[in-house]
Amino acid sequence: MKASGRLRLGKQYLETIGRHPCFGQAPRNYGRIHLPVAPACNLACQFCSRGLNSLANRPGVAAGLLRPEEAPDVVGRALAFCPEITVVGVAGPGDALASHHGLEALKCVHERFPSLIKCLSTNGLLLVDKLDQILEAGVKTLTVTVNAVDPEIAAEITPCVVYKQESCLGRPAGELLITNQLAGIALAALSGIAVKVNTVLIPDVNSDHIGQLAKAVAGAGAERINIIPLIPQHKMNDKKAPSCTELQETRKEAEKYLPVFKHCRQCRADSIGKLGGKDYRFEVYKDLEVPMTFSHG
Ligand code: CLF
Ligand code: SF4
Repeated sequence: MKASGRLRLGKQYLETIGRHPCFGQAPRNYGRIHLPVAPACNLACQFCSRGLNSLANRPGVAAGLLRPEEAPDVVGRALAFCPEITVVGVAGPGDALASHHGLEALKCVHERFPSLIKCLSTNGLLLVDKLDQILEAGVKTLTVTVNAVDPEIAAEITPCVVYKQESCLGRPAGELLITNQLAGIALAALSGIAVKVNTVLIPDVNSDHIGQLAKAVAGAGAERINIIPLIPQHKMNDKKAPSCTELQETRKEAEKYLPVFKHCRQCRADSIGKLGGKDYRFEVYKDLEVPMTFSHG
């Protein structure tokens, strides 16, 4: 197993991941707030159904969208309801880097709350291009969703990628995405960011490929991996979700190369609170003077 990140970065790095619910050893002791500021995306993942939704409990949905400059006040309100929050993340509803709003929001929050950990979840397509801005926004932890390191499999899951105003389809799309993801993980890890990889487990599509994937992202410098079961929807609504046994076996395969995070709650893009605990989003956004109706997708 490659452990270069932790060996290289020492005390501050360990302190950061130690109080992060999705990286550390005590996921239930700490909380996170997701700022729903990022509606746009540059990929077309076949399982993704993102949008505005008040009630669904899954990634890719939020009740509304915040303006970046509203983020610090929302974080302040969230801390009043849940003082255990240690992490401020941007995780959708689209990709955190596909528009400039995610980094703007984190930068505003970093100025007011420098000791909270800034976290970003991205598909990684723009990671290398935006790394300087990511560091400037104070981001210390990063999740990159990597669903394949084989271009054919990647293209089956994500057949279209839009990069620098150009669409790329099929196998070349898979090649481009994987190249950018692995280069981005390597550069982020070298810059001192703790990188976790999220992988959506899709039976009969990438389920036999997880060991190879874990090996590749560990080689690039990822700190840990999180295997997430497919929620069958959108163009993959005819696929089956993996069984508990399949999930466990796949985690064992990945564990040969990286520590596996096993407490994922497949959070909404506007979740607030401790993992698995009460979601304070209703309380935090209730009576907020600025309604979440801003659309910048
Ligand atoms: Fe959010 Fe993701 Fe940061 Fe955690 S969630 S951006 S790393 S602060 Fe965590 Fe939620 Fe699973 Fe994500 S439980 S969906 S892995
Ligand atoms: Fe959906 Fe994320 Fe894929 Fe974009 S990268 S299409 S938001 S799953």
